[in-house]
Amino acid sequence: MKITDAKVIVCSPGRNFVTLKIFTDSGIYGLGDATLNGMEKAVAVYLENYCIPALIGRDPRNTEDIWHYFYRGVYWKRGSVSMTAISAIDMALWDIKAKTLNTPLYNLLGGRSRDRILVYCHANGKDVEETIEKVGSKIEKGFRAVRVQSGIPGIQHTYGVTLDNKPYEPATRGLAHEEYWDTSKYLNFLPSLFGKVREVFGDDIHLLHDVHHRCTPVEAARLAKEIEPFHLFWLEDPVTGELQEGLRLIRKHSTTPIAIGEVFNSVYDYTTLITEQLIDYIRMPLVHGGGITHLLKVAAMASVYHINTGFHGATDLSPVNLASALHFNTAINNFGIQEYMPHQEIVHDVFKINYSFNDGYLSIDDSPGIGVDIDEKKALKFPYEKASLPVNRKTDGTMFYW
Ligand code: KDG
Ligand code: MG
Repeated sequence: MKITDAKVIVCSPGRNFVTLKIFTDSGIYGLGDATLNGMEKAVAVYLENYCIPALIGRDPRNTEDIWHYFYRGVYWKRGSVSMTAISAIDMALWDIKAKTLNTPLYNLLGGRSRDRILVYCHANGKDVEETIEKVGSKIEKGFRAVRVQSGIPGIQHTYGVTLDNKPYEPATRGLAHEEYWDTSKYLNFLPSLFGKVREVFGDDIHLLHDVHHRCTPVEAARLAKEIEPFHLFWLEDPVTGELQEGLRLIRKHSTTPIAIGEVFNSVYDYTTLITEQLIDYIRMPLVHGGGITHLLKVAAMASVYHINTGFHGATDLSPVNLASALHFNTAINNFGIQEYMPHQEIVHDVFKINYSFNDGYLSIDDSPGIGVDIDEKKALKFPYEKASLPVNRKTDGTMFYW
C-alpha cells in the first residue's frame, strides 16, 4: 500500500479549521486535524511545502517509522507548528490503517475499555449570579462535570467569559485585541465563587476551573489551597507550564487535583511533572501533541504514576480531533475526562460526525477508522478568515500571559 497524494483543506465554517487528507493507491483516504488556533496557515504551509512531498510513496501503515521520520529525522524539532503537522499526518495514517482493516480506530488501540466517555462542558457568566444560572442549565442538559468561569469584579475581560451572551470563542477576526488582567482581584474572588456554586448545587456535580496560565507558582499554591474545601475535579493550567519545577510548590501546599498541558506538544514537556507526580491529568491533545503514536506513549508513562488523561477539546480543535480523542479515550485504561465544547451547527455542514452526547457522556459509533468525513464542496463555501487569540497585559501595561 502506498501514499499517492495529500492535500490541506483550510476552511472557516464559523471558525478556521485545517484538515489534512492523505490518499492511497487502495482508494482509501485518511483525515487528520491540523488546526492551530490563530496560526492555521503556518501549519498548512509546513505540511504543503515540507511534509507532503516526503510522504508520497511511503506505506501509510508504517505509522511508527513515519512519525520518527518527521520528528527524529528533522533537525529543528518540536514546537507547536511542526508538532501539529506531525499530529495531522499521524491521525490520518491511523485513520487509513483502521479503514483498511474495516474496523473502528479504538480496536487498534486496545479495544473497548469503556462504553462511553465522561465529558465536561463550560458554564460562564458575567457575574456570580449568571454563572450559577448557567451551571444549572448545563446540569439540566445532563452534564455531570462543569467547568466554571465567571466575570470578576473590577476586571473587564476574563478568560472564558463572553460579554455578549454568545458561546465563548476566544479568537476574533483580524489582529489580536488586548485585554487587561489583575491577579490579586482574581485570587480574592475565586474561592467565594466556588463556595456559592457548591452551596447551590451540592457535592455530586464535578466542578472544574481553568486558571489559563495566570498565576505564579506561589499564587497558584494559595489558590489551590483556598479552593480545597470545594473539592474540584481539577484546577487547570494554574501556572504556565514552561517551568515544570513550579508545580512543586503547588503540590506542597494543596491536594486540589491539577491538569496541565493544552499548549504542550511533547512528552519532554511532561517528564518532571509525571515522574514527580506533580499533576493529575494530561491535557495535551492528539492534534497538538504528536497524534496517536505519541500520546499512546505519554498516556502509558502517565499511567505508571496514576495520572489520567483529560484532553483539551475546545471548539478550535476540529471534529476530526474530537472523534480521534473519543477512540483513544475508549481504548486506554487511564482515561479521566474529555473536554467537550460543542461546535456550532454550521461546522457539521462541513464535517460529518459519528459521535453523540447523552446523559453527560459522548459515545462514538462503530464506523471504520476515525469515522469523521469532510464535505469538500461545502468547505469551499467557507474560505479562511484571519482570526487571532487575544494578548494580555497587567493593568499597568506589562505584557502577561493570556
Ligand atoms: O485556542 C485557545 C483555546 O483552545 C483555549 O483558550 C481553550 O483553555 C482552553 C480550554 O481549556 O478549553
Ligand atoms: Mg484551558
